[in-house]
Amino acid sequence: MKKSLHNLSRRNFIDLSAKGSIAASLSIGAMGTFLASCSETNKMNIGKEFKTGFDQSPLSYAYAGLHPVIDARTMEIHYTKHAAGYSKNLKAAVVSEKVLPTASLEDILHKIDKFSTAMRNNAGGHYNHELFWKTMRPPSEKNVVGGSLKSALEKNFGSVEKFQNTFNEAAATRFGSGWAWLYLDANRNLKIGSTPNQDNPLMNVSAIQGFPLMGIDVWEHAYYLKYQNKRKDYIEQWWKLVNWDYIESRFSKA
Ligand code: MN3
Repeated sequence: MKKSLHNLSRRNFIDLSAKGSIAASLSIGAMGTFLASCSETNKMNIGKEFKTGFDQSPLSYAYAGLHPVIDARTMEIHYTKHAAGYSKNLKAAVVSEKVLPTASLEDILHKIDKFSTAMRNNAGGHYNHELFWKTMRPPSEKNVVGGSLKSALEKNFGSVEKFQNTFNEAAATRFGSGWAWLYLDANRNLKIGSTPNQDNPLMNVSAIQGFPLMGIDVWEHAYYLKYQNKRKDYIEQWWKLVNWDYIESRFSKA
């Protein structure tokens, strides 16, 4: 726990939810309890169907399927080079760090402070991309949020538009490489935040903790061929791809 607290104090804590920053208002002691409860909740909340294996899952669409928002070349390089590398290096780290073959990726992420930097980067990188592919689908008029998740977003953020603006801001202002997230915290509140590199809210070293519902990759490799330095344009266009049915299933079943 000491390590997590140290980590928290060093990092920019980004929490842009309507309820504001819980962390800022808690004492260090309370924060320890908060993080411990998050970790416990993470373990309990991940249903079997959302477990992520160590291998890459096949994409449910063609590399060109996300056109014109994400071009085929970007998707192909992203899936077959970047993401494939995380899976390969994760499996190597699992062997060299003597992780039991029965261990789950989520359990590794929950205890990531016990492992090497290589494990942190590749376990995170693999988990994040597997989620990223599933939270997208070809652009369509069906790609609008509905149901219980829509109501929850409206309740939490005021409106879907306000939620999107806050999420866009988290993604646009993540300095360097990283991810922006919509996640459920320990109390099942919807939160928005971002993480550097390949960190994610499942990691016990992360400044934001909870169960990720969706994340956007804002590493330059995710958008540079088409958008170059215009990360904001990529983020705004990305909403056309969001597979809300899948995100709602994570929200309602997690
Ligand atoms: Mn990527």
